[in-house]
This record gives sequence, structure tokens and C-alpha cells, in this order.
Amino acid sequence: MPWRSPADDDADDTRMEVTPPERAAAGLPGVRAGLGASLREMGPRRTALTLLRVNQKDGFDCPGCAWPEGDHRHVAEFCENGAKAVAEEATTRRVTREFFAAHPASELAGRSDHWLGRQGRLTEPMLKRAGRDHYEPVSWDEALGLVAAELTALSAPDEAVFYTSGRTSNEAAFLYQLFVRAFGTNNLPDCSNMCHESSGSALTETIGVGKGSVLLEDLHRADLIFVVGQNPGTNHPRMLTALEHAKKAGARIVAVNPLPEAGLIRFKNPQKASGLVGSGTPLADLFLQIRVNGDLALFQALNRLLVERDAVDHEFLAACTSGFDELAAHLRTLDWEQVLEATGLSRERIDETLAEVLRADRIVVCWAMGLTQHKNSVPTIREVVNFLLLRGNIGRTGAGVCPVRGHSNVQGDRTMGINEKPAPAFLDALAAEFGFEPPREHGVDTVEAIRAMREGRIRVFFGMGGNFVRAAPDSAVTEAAMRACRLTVQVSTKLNRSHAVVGEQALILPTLGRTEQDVRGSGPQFVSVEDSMGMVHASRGRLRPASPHLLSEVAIVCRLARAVLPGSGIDWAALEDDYDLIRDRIARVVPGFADFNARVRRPGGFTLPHAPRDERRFPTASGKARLTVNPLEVLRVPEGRLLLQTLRSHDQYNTTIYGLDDRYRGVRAGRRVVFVHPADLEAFGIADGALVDLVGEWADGVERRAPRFRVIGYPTARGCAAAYFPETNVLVPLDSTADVSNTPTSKSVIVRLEPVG
Ligand SMILES: Nc1nc2c(c(=O)[nH]1)N[C@H]1C(S)=C(S)[C@@H](COP(=O)(O)OP(=O)(O)OC[C@H]3O[C@@H](n4cnc5c(=O)[nH]c(N)nc54)[C@H](O)[C@@H]3O)O[C@H]1N2
Ligand SMILES: Nc1nc2c(c(=O)[nH]1)N[C@H]1C(S)=C(S)[C@@H](COP(=O)(O)OP(=O)(O)OC[C@H]3O[C@@H](n4cnc5c(=O)[nH]c(N)nc54)[C@H](O)[C@@H]3O)O[C@H]1N2
Ligand SMILES: [Mo]
Repeated sequence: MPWRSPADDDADDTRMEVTPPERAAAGLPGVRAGLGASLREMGPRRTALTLLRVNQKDGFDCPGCAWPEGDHRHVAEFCENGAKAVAEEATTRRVTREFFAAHPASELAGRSDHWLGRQGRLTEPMLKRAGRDHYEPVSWDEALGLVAAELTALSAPDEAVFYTSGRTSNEAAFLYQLFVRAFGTNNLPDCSNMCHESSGSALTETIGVGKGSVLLEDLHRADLIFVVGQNPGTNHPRMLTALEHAKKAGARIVAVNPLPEAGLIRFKNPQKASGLVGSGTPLADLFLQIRVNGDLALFQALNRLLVERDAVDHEFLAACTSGFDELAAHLRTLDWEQVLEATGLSRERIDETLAEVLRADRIVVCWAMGLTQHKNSVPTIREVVNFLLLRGNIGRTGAGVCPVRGHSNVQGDRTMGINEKPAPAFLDALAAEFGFEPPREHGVDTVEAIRAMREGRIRVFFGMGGNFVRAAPDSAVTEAAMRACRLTVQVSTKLNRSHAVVGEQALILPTLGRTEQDVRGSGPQFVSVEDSMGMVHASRGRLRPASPHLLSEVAIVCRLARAVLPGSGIDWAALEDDYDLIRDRIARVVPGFADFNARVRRPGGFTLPHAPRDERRFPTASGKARLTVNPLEVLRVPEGRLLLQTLRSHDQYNTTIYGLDDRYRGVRAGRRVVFVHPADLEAFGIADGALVDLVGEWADGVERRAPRFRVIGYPTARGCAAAYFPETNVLVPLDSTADVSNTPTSKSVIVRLEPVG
């Protein structure tokens, strides 16, 4: 019997409705949906208090995505999905000790993600003791004492792992990695390992900085913007405003996606009266409906044509890059048959794209998970860098690389040292500032952590936010790995499956969210975050905390550190009381943060330095940007199989399911759907609307099955399918990861559809 998530049986999809997909994003339905969610969760007063403070210069940073704010803020600088993210956190519903008395962990493990999230905010520390099925209330001292006892009882610090999700503030992240390294390990995996790790790897290798090289002004001033493997209408709605702005200034937009996502086609700006009612701005000038995993071939073909026509920036290439001759030689061997097979595009479409490129002096390429979660993601992103470098599009106004980050502070967490493979210079600075020798060996990333837990090499799991068992691949394997731990600890705002699928002993440590006031010994505190474009700014919550028993993430780390490392010589109590003291330490350790406390208090904050962007300087080993040779292999799918990508609906934030609709794609009241091209359905003899099991096929021969999905005939690229994460994570093999970055291949899973009899 293959493994299936008991939670999936709880999903009520019997009322599902399917209509044709929408052609435009946002506008009035978006505003209505966002406000509806807020009013339902928080009532009118809290709605006004929170939504008007989102992303304002004196307000809090939206806990939704990492898109930057820009200088001219609207009174309502949020979007429908930002409003849902805020409502999810600022809800008035509560999970109390009575709730846990009524619902044992084994019962919670049978509940859907949607049900768990709807129960409300966690209110006090809870402990599930070994051999028990119920959580019971516990004091903070006892809870942290237990963690300390388990950590100190380990035979080596590497037997513990410390995960981070990307909402943690800079201040909390800095102290967390400090504590973990003072404890003695670099086991600091984070959600990045499953997200933009491929971007970081490829950019560090090629341009010397693992972050995007554009600011919002660059997008506004670009001639041509590629939006590749990204669904901004749902996941970064405020990006549509920037694209609209660019279009008005004359930019052209090329969308590269297997799906005709609503936001890429047309956008109705809800912040403008005309956008609320009109038909909106057509965004994409060219839509390349690429096959899943075809992007390396596409960019390689464009690069081949640029070199063939000698349409490259020789002066820039000679002065600032290395590797041109090798790249040119490799591109000359490109096989057009392979390009057309991999991309599913015609030669004419590629030539049309080239014409756009040749007309443009300034090009930006934006991307997200459609590029990062494949076996060849790092080569693909390197090829995007080649594409930009060939025409001098890095380190120039209106041009550059733009990996669009997910979690609101995932980029900042890395800057603060949440990294299982820390740079030696960072460790040196930490050692000099705090007077201890941090461990130098690399720690485990997310995939390696799961292996180590499964094999009993890691005994304690500590999660700073997130929902590890649901976000990670190969659900059956990951859940077994968590259950094999001696202690699992989750610092969380909301209930999720990682509180139900746990180790022998389990702790829930409830924490403050972004929207809430954080008052410590020295008075009200604020924290800071870094957005997708390297802007650092303050975030101040306004709401009364969901419960008087919550502690901030900073306070939890400081108290834990005091319990685990009584003789560390670091004054954790002082840092807990006054976050300015944390920022003073950050300023001395992390480059770009000099005078942090003063600069973060300026309205709008400050921008971190980025050598390629600011000075066209490339801090690689050779001091030059590297053009790279990336062999092209076509991912061939056996006869009768499909290449499945696992993606987000419009009504979810990662593993948090706000509702069961995916408005833009025309799905209502259900999530167990799989989108397939009608011609593929016909070839398989499967009817639109039929029920199927999705069965994964992977080299290890283990059967991975996601049962009972409704098939929807949908205009996706031929040979491809799409279904939602996290219900499909069971299909993503733990050992199927991207080369170099080790990111699970969540966007290329080979499956067959098995009709349910
Ligand atoms: N409302 C909301 N906002 C979010 C999130 C959320 O869940 N909800 N999550 C946040 C996080 S952590 C992240 S990382 C981002 C994710 O933001 P996205 O990357 O936009 O998220 P996905 O839904 O995974 O969408 C992937 C897109 O890539 C396309 N795609 C898939 N495979 C390929 C391919 O091989 N080639 C190309 N060219 N395209 C492909 C898909 O059709 C889809 O449009 O959003 C962040 N913002
Ligand atoms: N198949 C498949 N798998 C994927 C992906 C995919 O596209 N396909 N995407 C991957 C990506 S891009 C990512 S980023 C990961 C996401 O992985 P995670 O970041 O681990 O997951 P989230 O669902 O964002 O975590 C939600 C939980 O975070 C907690 N939380 C929310 N706010 C806060 C806070 O302020 N502080 C604390 N301490 N906790 C908080 C709440 O308890 C909530 O239940 O999933 C990855 N997994
Ligand atoms: Mo992400």
C-alpha cells in the first residue's frame, strides 16, 4: 500500500466548480476578495488598523511576498494576497489549551492544511511528552529548559538541526545563527534551499553576488522585461504595478510560461479608479508558451543567434567578462532540433523574441520558481546571465537580473548568516566580534537534513517558522524522518501539520507576528527586513499581540541561548531587551550595515551595496563576470507520461491554504485538480473531469501516488501538467534535486495519470 497523507482525505472537494480561466488579474474582484478575507478574520476595526499600515514607511512590512515598496506609496500599498496574508496572521480566532485537550496530535494529523490554518493563532507554549498523544500547556521556562536539556545531551552539536522559514526578521535571524554557531553547528537549512537556492548558486558563480542586480527604477526604465517562470498576478501582485509603469514608459514584455497566467496577459490596477472597472493594461507583448524545463534551450538559442549575428557588446565583454570564446564555440554546436523539442516553440517564435531583444538597449530578466526547481536550474540561470552579459545588460540602468524572492525576509535571513554553507569571511567577522571560534565545516541543507533525520544522525529538529513536513519533498519520507527525531520544536504563529507529525517529544512555541506590537524591557521595539531588491527597512507592528503569553522570536532565541550556553560570554539578556544592541552587533559583522541603527530609522530605509549593479565590478575569483558553457540535455518524458509542475493556487501562501478557490484559473471549491492539455487527454483517452491518481515515476522504483485528482482540460503546454503544492509533494522524490543547489525538482516530476475505477 503506497503512503498517502491522511490529511488529504479530509479535503472536501465534492462541491468543486470549474470554469474557463480568466484573462486579467486584480481589479475589483481582487479588492473584494482581499477585503472579504480581512473582514471575515479580523472584523472592521482591525481591518482598518492593519491594512492601512501595510508597507507604509512607519508601518509593518507585509508578511506576504518580498516585492519592494518604492518611493511613492499609495495609502493602500498592499494587494489582495497581501491582505489575505495579513488577515491570516491578524485573525481573531485562537488555538487554546482547551483546543489541544480536545484534539490529540494523531487527530490533527488527519486534518487538512486548510482546516488546521483556520483554527487561529497559537496562544501559549505546548508540550507533547514522549508516549502521549495530547499536547499540554507548559511554561516558557520549562519548555526552553527541555530544549536545552535535549541539546546538551547530544553527543555532538551536529545531531541537531535548526531550520528557518523566510519571515524571520533580520534581528531574530542574526541572533539565531549566532546561537546555533556558538552551540557548535552550521546545520542551518532554510526555505531558500527549496526556493531560490539555484538563483543564489548561479549568480554567485557568474557575477560574484548571489542577489538580483536591479532596483525598482531599473524595471521602470527597462526597454524589455522578460518574466520567466513566475506568476506575479498571484504571488507578487504589486509587481504588476511596476510592469504597468514600465509599459507606460514604453517597455515591452515577454512572458515565458507553460501556462497563460492571468496577470501576465492583462492587469487591472486596483489602486487606480480606471483599473477598478476598465479592461486593464495588456501586459505581455509576447507570450512564449514554453514546455516545462525548456528555458535553458530557449536562452541558449537566443544566445546562439546573438553571437551568430555578432549582436554582442564587445567592449563590455572584453573589459568585464571571461569565457566568451568557449561560450561562442559551444553555442555553434547548438542543435536546433533539440531546441524546438525542449521548448515546444517554433523557430518563428524564437526569431520574434530575438527581434525584441535586438531592439532593446536595456533588458531585465525576472524569474521565480519556474526556473529554480528543476535538475538543470543552475545551468538555466547561468544561461540567463550569459544572455544578459552578451549585450552588457548587467551593471547598467534599466537592465539586470531580477530573481523575485518569495518570503518577505528570505533574502535578509541569508544576509544575516542563515546559511548552512557560510562564507569564511562571515565566520571570521563573527569570531572577531563575539570572541568564539564558530564551526567551519558545512552543515546540512534541507534535503540532507531529512536524510540525516531518517538515518538517526539528527535527533533534534528546531524550526524557526515554516511548515517543514509540508513544504519539504517526498512527504512520506519527510514525515517518517520527523517522527524519528527525539525532539521536534516549532516556533510558530499558526497551527500546521508540522505540529501534528512530530518526534517522540514535541514543543510548540508561539510567537509574535509582523503585525503585532513587540514591547521589551527597554520599550517598544521594531525589527527590519530586506526586500527582493536589497532594500533594508524597519517594520513595526501595531496590533495587540494575539495572546499575552507570546514571545518575540528574538526573545525566544535569547532565552534559549541563556539556557543552553550559560557561559557564552554574550549578554543575551541585554540583546533581548533592546534590539538596537542587536543592530549594533550586526553593523560590525555584516558588510553594508554600517550605522545600521541610524539608517534603518530613515523613512524608507536604505539600499545594500551590490558591486555589479553599483560599479560594474564583479567580485568573482577572477574579478570578471563569468560566461559559462552549459551542456543542453532535453528532459525526455516516456510515452504516455507527463511532466508535472507543482505550483501555487491564488488562495494559498505556500502551505497555508486561505481558501479552496483559484479564481484566475477558474477553479472553485477544490484543490485536488490536475491541469492537462486537452489534446494530451484525448491521446490518453481520459475525459475532462475524470478522477485520476497521479503516480510518480522515478529511478528508485518506489511508487509515489497522490490519489484522486480531478482532471481539468487546460491550455498548458503540450506534454505538461500542473497541480498544487503541497498536496503533490508526496510525488517529489527526495533524491531528485537540482545540480549544484540541491533544490528539490518540484517543477519537473514525471507522472502518469491512472484513472480511478
Ligand atoms: N499569494 C502568495 N504569494 C506568494 C506565495 C504564495 O504561496 N502565495 N509564495 C511566496 C514564495 S515563498 C515564493 S518562492 C513565490 C513563488 O512565486 P512563483 O514562482 O510565481 O510561484 P509558483 O506558483 O510556484 O509559480 C511558478 C510559475 O512558473 C511557471 N513554470 C513552471 N515550470 C516552468 C518552466 O519550466 N519554465 C517556465 N518558464 N515557467 C514554468 C508556472 O506555470 C507558474 O506560473 O511567491 C511568494 N509569494
Ligand atoms: N512541491 C513544492 N514544494 C515546495 C514549493 C513548490 O513550489 N512546490 N515551494 C517551496 C518554497 S519556494 C518555499 S519558500 C517553501 C516554504 O516553506 P516554509 O517557509 O517552511 O512554509 P510556509 O508554508 O511558508 O510556512 C507557514 C508557517 O509559518 C508559520 N509562520 C508564519 N509567520 C510566521 C512568523 O512571523 N514567525 C514564525 N516563527 N512563524 C511564522 C506559521 O505557523 C505557518 O503555518 O516550500 C517549498 N516547497
Ligand atoms: Mo519560496
